Amino acid sequence: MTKNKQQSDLMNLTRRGFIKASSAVGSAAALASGISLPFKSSPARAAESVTNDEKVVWSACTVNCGSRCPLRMHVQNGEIKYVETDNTGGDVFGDSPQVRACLRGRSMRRRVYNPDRLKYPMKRVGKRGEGKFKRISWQEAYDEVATTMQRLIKDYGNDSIYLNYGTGTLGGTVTKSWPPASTLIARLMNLCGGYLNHYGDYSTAQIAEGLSHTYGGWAMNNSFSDLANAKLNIQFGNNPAETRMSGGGLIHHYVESKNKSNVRTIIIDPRYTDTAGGREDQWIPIRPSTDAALVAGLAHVLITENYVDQAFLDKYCIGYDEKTLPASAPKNSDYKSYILGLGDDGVEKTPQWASKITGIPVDTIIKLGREMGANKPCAIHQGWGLQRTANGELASRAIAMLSLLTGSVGVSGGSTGARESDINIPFVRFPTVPNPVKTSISMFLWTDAIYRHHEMTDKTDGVRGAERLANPIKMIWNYAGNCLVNQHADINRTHEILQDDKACEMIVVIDNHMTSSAKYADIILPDLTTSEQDDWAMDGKASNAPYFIYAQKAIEPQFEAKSIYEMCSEIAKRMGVEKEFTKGRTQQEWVEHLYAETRKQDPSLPTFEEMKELGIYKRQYHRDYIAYQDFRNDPEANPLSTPSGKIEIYSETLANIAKEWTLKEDEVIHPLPIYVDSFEGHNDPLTAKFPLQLTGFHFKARCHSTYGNVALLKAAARQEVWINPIDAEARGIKNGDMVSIFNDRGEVRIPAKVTPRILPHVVALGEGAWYAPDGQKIDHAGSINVLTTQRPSPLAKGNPQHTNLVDIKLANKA
Ligand SMILES: Nc1nc2c(c(=O)[nH]1)N[C@H]1C(S)=C(S)[C@@H](COP(=O)(O)OP(=O)(O)OC[C@H]3O[C@@H](n4cnc5c(=O)[nH]c(N)nc54)[C@H](O)[C@@H]3O)O[C@H]1N2
Ligand SMILES: Nc1nc2c(c(=O)[nH]1)N[C@H]1C(S)=C(S)[C@@H](COP(=O)(O)OP(=O)(O)OC[C@H]3O[C@@H](n4cnc5c(=O)[nH]c(N)nc54)[C@H](O)[C@@H]3O)O[C@H]1N2
Ligand code: SF4
Ligand SMILES: [Mo]
Repeated sequence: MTKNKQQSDLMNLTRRGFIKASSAVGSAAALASGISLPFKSSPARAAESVTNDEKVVWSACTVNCGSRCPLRMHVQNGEIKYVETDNTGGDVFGDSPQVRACLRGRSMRRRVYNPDRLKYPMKRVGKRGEGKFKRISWQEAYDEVATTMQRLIKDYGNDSIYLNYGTGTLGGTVTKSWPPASTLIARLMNLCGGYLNHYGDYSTAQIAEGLSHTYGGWAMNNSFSDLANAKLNIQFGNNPAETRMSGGGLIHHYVESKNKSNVRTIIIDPRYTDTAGGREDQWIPIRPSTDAALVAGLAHVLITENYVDQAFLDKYCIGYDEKTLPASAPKNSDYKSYILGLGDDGVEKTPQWASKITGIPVDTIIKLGREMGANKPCAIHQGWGLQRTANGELASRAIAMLSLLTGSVGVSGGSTGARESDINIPFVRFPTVPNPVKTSISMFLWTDAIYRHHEMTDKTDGVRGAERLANPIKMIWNYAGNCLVNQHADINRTHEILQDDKACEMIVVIDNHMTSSAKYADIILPDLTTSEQDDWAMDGKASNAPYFIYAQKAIEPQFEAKSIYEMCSEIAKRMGVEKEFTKGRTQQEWVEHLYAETRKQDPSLPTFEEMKELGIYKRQYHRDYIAYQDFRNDPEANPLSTPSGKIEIYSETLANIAKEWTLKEDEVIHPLPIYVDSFEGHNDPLTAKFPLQLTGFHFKARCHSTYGNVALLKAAARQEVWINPIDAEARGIKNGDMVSIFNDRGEVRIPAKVTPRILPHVVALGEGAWYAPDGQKIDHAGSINVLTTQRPSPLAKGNPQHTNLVDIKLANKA
């Protein structure tokens, strides 16, 4: 079956692996996707006015915040004195806008010169996690890594070497830290026989898996710029004002496009977010992990009041009603029967039913259903907050139902119910080498693979590429990631597992700072920051104004830090694969080579010399992205990549997985996007002990943990736990009081933010604060992963880090 052609368009297909890092995608190919795309390149930049000994160097912020920003480093006597951002282009949306860095990027200097900076290679001398190290030479470090790795490969095989998730330099090209296959570590490892890979990511594990069964592959949605054509906009668990912050980022496109149409906007979130922030028409607070129930209640209104687009459902979808159910499906297993109470459970999904589960008043649900029915097509977007949960696969698929019932897919002003899409300029990436090891695990299950690999199979733990894990993880490469400790769930459990250095024998951490993950290293290799080397930075999210940045070396390497390219080349030498690794090129030569290859595909791009001057290159596409437009126009000619080629409301694949996999009693995999209570949800018996649902969110003060050690940023947006006045009063807590948040996994002490911006019986903590234990297992920084679980979601085996039960009390009180 031919793939939907539209998916070969130049949307952001790179992030979720649609475009392999090795494949050179020329803009010629991208432009061949049908539409001619008039664009303007950035106007020539006026030469910097530079004082005698001051120079201004274009650099970038390449962290994983979803944006990517140019930074102009003002350097004097070899030191960055201050940092500015893009000064090219105009201030008008739709006309080569400036790509302005946020406060985090503008404080890059404070990360480069941070006291936490790793200065020399080091070797652990104390217990894992104790943070005791001795300085060693680079020669010793390389030798130790290479000889231990050779021994482990010989004794256990290449599948005992694991590349941990890490997105600290996601936006780089030479320095790119994720997906694992695109990193230089993978290039090195694959030349030495391969490594145990991971699939999925902490960002989108549940939605990527869930919606792939609905739409086939990574699900696209219309770009935010299309909100200019929308009649009704509903945002589920999406907070671009914090998660897509920069001037080049999507919040700008969101606000400007909304301003054009003045589209009615409804925010559905347990918190009153910064995206709502007075610009919304309605905030509907919802109990975490119950969105699928709200959707079912809305579907009831749409079906019983005759609002559904039956012609659309008949022509494009599988399993809305009996007519389009696959032959293998039992009677009454269609979505309509589920809603009307004719399915297995016999429960009619009335607004009253939905109200009890979601905590949303019946009238609000009925009114919203009618509003959607009367305003078709609807622009329905979801962020990734509601899928980072224990039933996130079902919830993310459920949201798509609203776009399907209203026939909104593939048209302007419409939507698919997935997250907004974005455009990138095609760029040739560092070539990859195939991995001889075919086995992979969910990125979330590496802690388990250290100590119970023998139990882990395809049907119990989602092992892919093999029926079972043949070997335990014996070595971890942890490059530009803090997921070894801070960002992975249940820190106290991770601590226990990593204590045994006979189990996982070697952990190599490559970072700029002494993070909590670095404290668990056996060998620490200090990396250069972006400011100390040359690289291409890209993949900043933009709906129709993509760009890339030539990030150039602003200062000399600090202390003894070295580049990831040099480290990998040196280890390659010791493993006997140096020539294959470097192909005889230096990092600088690769930087030039990759650009030369990119320009072969698109000669309209500036020359390399011009890019040095320009720093940033922008394009303006004067059109919106409409997801699955080709499919909508001609579904036979442009089928989706689902098994049926259509949108699968009922998925036969999922029906089979549900039959074949081993699941726990409270776990559900279902062919339909139904609502089920999740473990540690509002109905879990554990609420008797821990009555508050704790949800996390991505916070403006940091990018995950990165920038989390910049004092000014900490002061600007403080780490606090959000709690409703009703819950605070019941516990004698006042705004600003120091409170203890606890469950059976751990305890966190942090000030309370008492606010009606959060639903009662729900509390929220921004993720990413630097874990600060006191030796008594109490964290004093507000690091949410002390409280989260390592139990994975049923289908994706993903991280349910927003699904937690806790209680809160005033600190220092019994
Ligand atoms: N409870 C909870 N946990 C979560 C989440 C949540 O919502 N809730 N979110 C999850 C999500 S979506 C994600 S993507 C992950 C993110 O998890 P990570 O990918 O681990 O992200 P960071 O915490 O930013 O860690 C990046 C690391 O890279 C380092 N770094 C930065 N620049 C460089 C560089 O140039 N070179 C090197 N070598 N290192 C560098 C930083 O110092 C930092 O230690 O966290 C996940 N964890
Ligand atoms: N400033 C900043 N920006 C970032 C990041 C960062 O750390 N800092 N991280 C980046 C990364 S890697 C990622 S993956 C993205 C993350 O992007 P998202 O996953 O979309 O961000 P979150 O803040 O986790 O969740 C979005 C919203 O969902 C809400 N929510 C939580 N549970 C539920 C629920 O059950 N139902 C509903 N309806 N809403 C719910 C949260 O309150 C939050 O407001 O952000 C990126 N941008
Ligand atoms: S943290 Fe994100 S938005 Fe801020 S400067 Fe860096 S890339 Fe831009
Ligand atoms: Mo993420």
